Amino acid sequence: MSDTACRSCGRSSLRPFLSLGKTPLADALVSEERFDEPEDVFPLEVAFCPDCSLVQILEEVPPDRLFVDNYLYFSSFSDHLLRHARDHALGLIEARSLDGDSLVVELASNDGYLLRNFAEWGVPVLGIDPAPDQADAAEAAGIPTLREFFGVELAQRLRAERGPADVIIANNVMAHVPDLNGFVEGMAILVADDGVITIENPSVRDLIAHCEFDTIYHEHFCYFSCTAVDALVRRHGLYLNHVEHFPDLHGGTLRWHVGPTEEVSDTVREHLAAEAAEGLTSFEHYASFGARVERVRSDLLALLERLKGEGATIAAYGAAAKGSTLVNYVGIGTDLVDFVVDRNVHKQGKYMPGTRLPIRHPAALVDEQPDYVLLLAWNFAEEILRQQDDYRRTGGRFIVPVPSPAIL
Ligand code: JHZ
Repeated sequence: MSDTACRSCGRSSLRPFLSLGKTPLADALVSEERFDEPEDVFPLEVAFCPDCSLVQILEEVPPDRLFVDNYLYFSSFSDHLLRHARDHALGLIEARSLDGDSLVVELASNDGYLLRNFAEWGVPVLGIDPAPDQADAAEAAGIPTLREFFGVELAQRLRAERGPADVIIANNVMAHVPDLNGFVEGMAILVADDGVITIENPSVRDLIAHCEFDTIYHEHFCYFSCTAVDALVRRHGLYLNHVEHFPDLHGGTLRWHVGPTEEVSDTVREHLAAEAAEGLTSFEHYASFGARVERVRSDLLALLERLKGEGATIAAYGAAAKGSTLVNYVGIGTDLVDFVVDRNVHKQGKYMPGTRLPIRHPAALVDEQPDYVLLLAWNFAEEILRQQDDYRRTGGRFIVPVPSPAIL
């Protein structure tokens, strides 16, 4: 048992079930000038709360270090994600009859990838994101953006200045806040009485089922189930009314529709029942996860070492945060993998934290024709494999690391 209090219910009975050792911050890519400087590493320990079922990490790195100083994640580099965002926006515009008098607020609006769909339809939007480069990109695309962290104080200020929000969207951000209750309370303050909050995050059920341990890193304080979200939002006078599951997004994403009025649909009852039946609400479900993760590590290392021993050359695809967890935990350095490619121009020319794998443009795969490519961004496998047709036609092979290492 740990002394740390649960980020949701506040009780101190957390039960750790996985340690990924000490790792550098996953998005803290290293510039050429800092190549020789040692970097900070932080423990990465994961625990389950038997009181409210929330899975969470024990370490708390200050958000400024995670999302302001070291943040190069831009949402717009995936076509799949852009399509998903557009469908989401158009669906809300229709379902909620949004128009020029509505207000849509997005928390962690990044480069405006989602809000621009509302703006195109003349629906007023406000983005909130403390990451400076992403906020600049959003503003350049015409999306007004507040460069702040969201919480109770900002919600009160916005409500006083702008009135209530008809729609609040929080995609891939609720896992990123250390003060989880302050974040949800802020949404409860800002949302209109007849408004809706939609929240997306990777699902802990998929994480455990498909051994997606690499999605655990310091930016992600929490790993949610419907059970944990239901308890969390009720504490703030909100209700989990509807659930959607997107199995192909980020390894399995849940979208929770939350509102100030209780209108619980069957989808919620079904998800809660399935989670209980599968055991997600008890520690035993998580107890063997560490051994499964360790197995991926040893199998992947053995595979890469064997290929290397046979004289093969190996590169990797995707300088993703999850890629950073994977290469650092497994111990994949330049002795095994020559370089990583990534479409995000802000990442090219830098190095992966810890292992110092250099990051290059994806064209390097065709230019250098490595025999194998370890797909670190496995969540975009379909999109990336399609793009890499030329590399594959000339004999290149991809390796996926999870749920168990396999050559495609
Ligand atoms: P990607 C992200 O995590 C960000 P990350 C964040 N931490 C979060 O919460 C989770 O998602 C859910 C590149 N790429 O998105 C772009 C190509 O090069 O899986 C990215 O650098 N070519 C907020 O960082 C990386 O791969 C492509 O065709 O683990 C993918 O990173 C595509 C599609 C992507 O996530």
